[in-house]
Amino acid sequence: MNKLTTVTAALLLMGAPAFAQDADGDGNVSLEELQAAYPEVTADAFASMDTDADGVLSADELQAAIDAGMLET
Ligand SMILES: [Ca+2]
Ligand SMILES: [Ca+2]
Repeated sequence: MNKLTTVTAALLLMGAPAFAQDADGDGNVSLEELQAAYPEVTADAFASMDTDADGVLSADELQAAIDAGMLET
């Protein structure tokens, strides 16, 4: 196992959040969490990113919003 693999494994074992916007590390980004990173995001914009309408953004939904240019990165 090389050093980079060791570091990556350590991060996974620590349960690091999958993405920075997920402040509480539950694997989804709520409107509040998204607004902490992107204060300009409105509830309407959030709803349009939440494609399965479960009230939170999954990593895939967040990435899709970024890819669509809906969030400045
Ligand atoms: Ca969260
Ligand atoms: Ca969702």
